[in-house]
Amino acid sequence: MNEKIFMSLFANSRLARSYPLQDAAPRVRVNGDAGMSDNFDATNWKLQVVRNIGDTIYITMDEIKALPKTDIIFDFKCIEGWSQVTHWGGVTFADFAKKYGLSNETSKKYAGLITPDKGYYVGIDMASMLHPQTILCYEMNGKPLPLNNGYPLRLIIPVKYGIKHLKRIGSLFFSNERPPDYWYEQGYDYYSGL
Ligand SMILES: Nc1nc2c(c(=O)[nH]1)N[C@H]1C(S)=C(S)[C@@H](COP(=O)(O)O)O[C@H]1N2
Ligand SMILES: [Mo]
Repeated sequence: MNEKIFMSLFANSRLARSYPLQDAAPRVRVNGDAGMSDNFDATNWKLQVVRNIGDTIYITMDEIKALPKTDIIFDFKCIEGWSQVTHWGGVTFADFAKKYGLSNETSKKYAGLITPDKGYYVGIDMASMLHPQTILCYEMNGKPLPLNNGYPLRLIIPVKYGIKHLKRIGSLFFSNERPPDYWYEQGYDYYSGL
């Protein structure tokens, strides 16, 4: 039922409210460190995009930063009951997908994102993934992401609760079936939309 309602109501034109720069919190909360193991090697990090089984492309941070940058200031909401207006920057997933020719991939129903150590993972319906405010994010308050907030790259997806904003993306894949989702497995709503 929830899925049906969500799919029928969701449209890319519905934007999350954005805020003026001065409303952005200078000190951003850190919440959740699943999948953020200490032995992470940030220097050799590359984003893995699994286009198909046996067909993975590896994308460097410099290549990601060369894409058009989008900033978003919005009210970040955690399912635990707090929220905070915060400022993020990166490339929209829609721009990224266009640049890397991922049209077959984005015609699938879901994207899956996983941390490098596979300790945290989320599944996102493609409409939300392609939403104009959804970004592969590498900046917070105009500076590189702090390690605890997801350096080098995280998901920012203002149409969803915090649980879906995976920090430290290792790999990305596409599927017509729901990808595994860390908090769904703990009984939370799969979509966690706002
Ligand atoms: N890798 C990873 N990403 C994660 C989490 C986590 O435990 N591990 N927690 C999520 C939750 S519940 C929230 S509210 C946000 C918090 O983001 P922040 O730490 O940058 O404030 O990260 C999300 N992304
Ligand atoms: Mo959260």
